[in-house]
Amino acid sequence: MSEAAQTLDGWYVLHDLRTIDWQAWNSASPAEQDGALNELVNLINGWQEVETRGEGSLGIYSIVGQKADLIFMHLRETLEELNAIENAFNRSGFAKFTRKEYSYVSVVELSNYMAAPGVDPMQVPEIVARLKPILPKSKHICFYPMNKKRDLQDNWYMLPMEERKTLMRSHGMIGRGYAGKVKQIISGSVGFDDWEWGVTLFADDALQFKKLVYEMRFDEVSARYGEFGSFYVGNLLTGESLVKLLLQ
Ligand code: 76R
Repeated sequence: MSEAAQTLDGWYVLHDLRTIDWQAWNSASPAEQDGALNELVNLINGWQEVETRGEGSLGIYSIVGQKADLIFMHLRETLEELNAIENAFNRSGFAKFTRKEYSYVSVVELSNYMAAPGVDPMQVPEIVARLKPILPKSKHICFYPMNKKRDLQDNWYMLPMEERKTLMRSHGMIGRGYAGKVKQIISGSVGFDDWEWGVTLFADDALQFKKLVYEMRFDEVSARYGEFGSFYVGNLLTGESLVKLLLQ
């Protein structure tokens, strides 16, 4: 058996994707809309307070294209808290104007492929901060789930540790070329969801997503072993701009 990678695991993550039921929304009375928006804004304000206390984080983006309309990305210490968040949303007066489109459950993950030998990673403040990240309020998000292949010829999980380390080094070097342009959060979902990882990228220039993902396609880790789910790309929302989007 090949040596399993050791992971450091941080906050749990829920990507909650919703579609707006425009027909229901447009036929609601102004009073109904007002009530729903109040509840929505209260929920968002509550989630933002949790972020201010450093006990979780929130990203809200408007999805471009027809796969969904909104993505709420929540990070919390426990799965119970994530569950409470989705239940509170589902109970709210706003939820009846939305449909559940897709969700993804994972946990922020760092693996030990690039770890410095002899260093306790939990004593390195940058590493600890990366496990419980406050999401950047970048203008754009790109989210997709992925696997590493388990085919007879191309089985990531049967490669020796040393080989995987070499491959991951090359992957990491490409990533570093995008420092300051793209921030990535890798969250592990083996045992939690239908793919093995969630990849969430943030950037102010959306074109950098395309450039980074494309460059990685030529790198062996992605070229040979990567399998990808649906891609969701979106534009930053605040509570205020979300209300505007609904009322315009
Ligand atoms: O944690 C680290 O930053 C160290 C290096 C590193 C690891 C271990 C790293 C760097 N990644 C790691 C692990 Mn990554 N990453 C992806 C994708 O679209 C594709 O082809 C792949 C999707 C992107 C865009 C990306 C970006 N990475 C992983 C893992 C877990 C692998 C495992 O355990 O087998 C996956 C699935 C994955 C996928 N990666 C970086 C980036 C970027 C931008 C970096 C540089 C980060 C930096 O140094 O600041």
